[in-house]
Amino acid sequence: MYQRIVILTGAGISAESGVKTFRDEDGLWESHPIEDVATPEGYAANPTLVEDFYNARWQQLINEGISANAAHVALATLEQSQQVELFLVTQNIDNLHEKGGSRKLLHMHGELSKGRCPRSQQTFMLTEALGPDNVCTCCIPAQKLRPHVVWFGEMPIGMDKIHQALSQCDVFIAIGTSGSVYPAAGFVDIANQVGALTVNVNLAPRDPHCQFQYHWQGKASERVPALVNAILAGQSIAHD
Ligand code: BV8
Repeated sequence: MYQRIVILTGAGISAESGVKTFRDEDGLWESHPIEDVATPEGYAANPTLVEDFYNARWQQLINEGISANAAHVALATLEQSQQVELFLVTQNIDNLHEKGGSRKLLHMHGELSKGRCPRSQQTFMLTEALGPDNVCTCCIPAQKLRPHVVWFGEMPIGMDKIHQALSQCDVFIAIGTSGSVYPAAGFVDIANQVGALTVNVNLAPRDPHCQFQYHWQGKASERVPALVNAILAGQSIAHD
């Protein structure tokens, strides 16, 4: 029934795993204005504050045994079925898609588990917290690693690959994202323009300004397995 599917995920797919979202109540931005912790200017002004913000999120990921939920696992099942050509892109910087079994995945906003050399742009798996002593091995003198995270005002990763996948897809599905941040929030417009079926999976009811053709309301851990089962069974998902 469907051949080429692009799926975009946001913080909502990780919420039931215990990872805070950004804009729900008690979300990540609650105690930190975006501009202070998720912009190059904020990092330049107060690197320690920004390092603490990302170190805390990284520590939560590796210490609190945060695990993938049924939504992550369902997407990995869809990938492994090889019944469809799946392009999975996430705005999330956690590693829960990988923990759920996904192997082909694009982190368009970077990854918490990595640091990046500000000079060479080479990335390094983090084995200790970001800080003055956590430096690259690619430069002399060694450079302090920055979070491998795309901040506001920075170009997301893999945009050419994402645009190519969107321009050829017959289905675009967004899961657990508020559609507040561009360019990710504009992907649905591209999908609609190329005639793809567009479905939004979200805990919140349909937003009247929403550009998606269909809205599957509910928890990702319940709706995503149902969606994947329907796709694998060759059933239509063109309904609310
Ligand atoms: C760029 C990494 C250009 C950091 C992030 C005015 C108009 C248009 C655009 C702009 C503008 N002013 C500025 C811009 C550009 C800006 C932008 O969009 N700003 C917004 C605020 C207006 N964008 C950028 O700067 C981007 N770069 O434009 O570059 C450029 C061009 C050339 C050369 C150089 C540069 C870069 C943006 C990336 C920022 N980094 N993350 C970090 O993680 O700390 S953004 C961050 O917030 C996330 O990564 C994510 O992308 C974004 C949105 O978060 P969501 O994932 O959607 O999460 P949210 O909490 O918002 O929503 C959760 C949803 O889940 C809710 O809907 C909820 O109902 C639902 N939910 C909750 N629980 C569940 C659930 N659903 C299902 N089940 C559940 N259980």
